[in-house]
Amino acid sequence: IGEEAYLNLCQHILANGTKKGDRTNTGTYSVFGHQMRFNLEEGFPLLTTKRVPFRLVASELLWFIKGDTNIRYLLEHNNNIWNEWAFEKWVTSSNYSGPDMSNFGNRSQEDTNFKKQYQEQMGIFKDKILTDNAFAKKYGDLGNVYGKQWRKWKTSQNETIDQLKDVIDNIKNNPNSRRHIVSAWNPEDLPSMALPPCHTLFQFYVADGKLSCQLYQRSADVFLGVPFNIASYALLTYLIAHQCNLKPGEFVHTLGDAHIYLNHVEQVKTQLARDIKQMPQLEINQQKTSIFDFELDDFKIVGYDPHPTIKAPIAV
Ligand code: DHF
Ligand code: TMP
Repeated sequence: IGEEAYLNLCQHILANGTKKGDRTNTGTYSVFGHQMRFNLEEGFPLLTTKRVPFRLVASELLWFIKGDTNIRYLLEHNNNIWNEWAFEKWVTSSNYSGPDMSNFGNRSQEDTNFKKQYQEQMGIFKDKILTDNAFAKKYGDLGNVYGKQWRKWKTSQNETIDQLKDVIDNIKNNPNSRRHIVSAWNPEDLPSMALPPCHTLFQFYVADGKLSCQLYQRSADVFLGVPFNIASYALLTYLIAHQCNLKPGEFVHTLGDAHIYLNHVEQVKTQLARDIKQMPQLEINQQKTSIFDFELDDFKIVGYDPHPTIKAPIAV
C-alpha cells in the first residue's frame, strides 16, 4: 500500500524486468501488468523518497480539466514538462531554419556542444510560444491529447462529448453505476497526437460515501512519469469527491508496460536506499465547489518534507 507499493514496483522491475528496447532508443527494464493501491484517506500520495513538484502536477491537471492542449498555458505557469513534444513538431516543420535538431533528446545527453545549441533553440521556441499568438497556435498545440478527449470528444455526427462533466453528473445522480468511465484513447485521433495517451482510461467507483478511482496506464516511465501520474489522479479524485460531497477512497493504479529506463537505474537505486517519511495532506479551498473553477492557489500541500530531488534525463 502507498509509497511502499511504488518502491516495491521499482525493486521488482530491477530484479525481474526484461531488458527491452523501446521507441526512444534508450532501452528499459520492463514488466507487463502490475497494480498498486493508494489509500487516499490516509493522506495525499506525493512520494517522500524524492521531491515531486506538486505545483507542476497541479498545473498540468488544471490544463487537462480546462480542455486545453496548448503548452502556452503550461509555460505561463512555469511548467516545462511538455516542451519537448511541442518542440519536436517545430524543429521537424518546414518553417524551422535553425541548426539541425534531429534526435535532440539523445544527442543533448551525449554531446555538450550540441546541448548548448539545443538549449538556445528551446529558449527561442519558448519565448515565441509565449509572445507570438499565431506561432503558439500552430506549434504550441500537442494535438488531440488528454484535454481534448476529456472535454471535447468529437463524434461522427460532429457533436462533442464532455466526458468529464458527464462522469461527474453521473457520480452525483447515479453513484452505483458501473459505467463511470473517461477514455482518452481515441483510435481515430491517434495520428494527430504528439504522444498517444499513456494514461488511457479511468473509472470511478462509489461505496460507503467514498469515491475511488482506477487508472489503466498503458505505458509507465516508473521513475519520472509515474510519481506525477499517482499525484495527478489522486488530486483529480480529491477534487471530484469534494464536488460530489464524498470522501476520497482509494486510487488503484494499473500499469501495462511498466519500465525503468536504463539511464534511470542509478537514480532508482538511490531512491530505494531512502526511508519513507510521513505522507503529506492536501488542503482544498472550501469556497469553491466546481472542479471547473479551481486555480493553482486553491490547493495546498501541508506537512511535505521529502528527501531531495533526484535528477534524470527524460526519453523523448
Ligand atoms: N516521456 C517519457 N519518456 N516519460 C515520461 O514520464 C513522460 N511524461 C510526460 C511526457 N512524455 C514523457 C508528461 N509528464 C516530467 C514528469 C512528468 C511528465 C514530463 C516530465 C519530468 O521531467 N519531471 C522531473 C522534473 C521536471 C521539472 O522540474 O521541470 C522530475 O524530476 O520529476
Ligand atoms: P510510448 O508512447 O512509446 O509508450 O512512450 C511514452 C513514454 O512516456 C513512456 O516511457 C511512458 C511515459 N509516460 C508516463 O509514464 N506517464 C505519462 O503521463 C506520460 C505522458 C508518459
